[in-house]
Amino acid sequence: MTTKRMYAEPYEFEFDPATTALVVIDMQRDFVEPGGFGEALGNDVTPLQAVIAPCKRVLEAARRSAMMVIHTREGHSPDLADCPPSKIVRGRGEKRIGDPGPMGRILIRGEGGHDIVPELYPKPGEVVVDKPGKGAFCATDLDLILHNRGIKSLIVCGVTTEVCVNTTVREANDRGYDCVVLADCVGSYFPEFQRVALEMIKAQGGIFGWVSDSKRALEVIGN
Ligand code: TIU
Repeated sequence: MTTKRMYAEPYEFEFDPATTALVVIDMQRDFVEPGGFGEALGNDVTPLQAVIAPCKRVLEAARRSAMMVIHTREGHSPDLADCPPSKIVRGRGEKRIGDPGPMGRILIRGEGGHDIVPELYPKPGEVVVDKPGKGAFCATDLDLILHNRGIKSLIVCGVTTEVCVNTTVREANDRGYDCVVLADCVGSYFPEFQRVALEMIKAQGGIFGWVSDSKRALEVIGN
């Protein structure tokens, strides 16, 4: 066992790379590019694009060090059978889940907008978890996949900080995983939510996780 220590808040994050996975949450065109689900909800997607470059640096370091890499995608089957009706009507935007958009049907599996941005596209051998909800553990095999590989710690990137990242980290924490969220590798449409969502994680002595950043992570991943 090799113990690494990443500078983090509220205190150092200790992990063994052999039992750690990098989890890249929902870096899908539907959230990051114009014309997708994020914009359909009334958001300006440009703040999320800043996350791509630091995520890519961490992803490449994880690949070089042979760390387990998991990508998640939020979305639904074409018949919407796995989409709660309440989720479809929520938002009251002009465009809803399943409606046609410039990148195909919004948030539907197999459509262009549902897929991961080219810069962070999964390599063969990396796990892609399709999830119908905000949390990556809800109605997916993620816990089983992590258990089968003996994973105990998660390094978390992706979007959005206060929605799918926060929900997933809370779910992971309750299942016994130690999670560190990399602040510049997670993004929100709302600067205030970005700040507060990170504060929530590390408050109270790390109530459900740690917060660090890509620079600190790169100092220890693969070195
Ligand atoms: N709307 C919003 O902030 N996020 C989502 O709907 N999904 C994810 O965070 N992936």
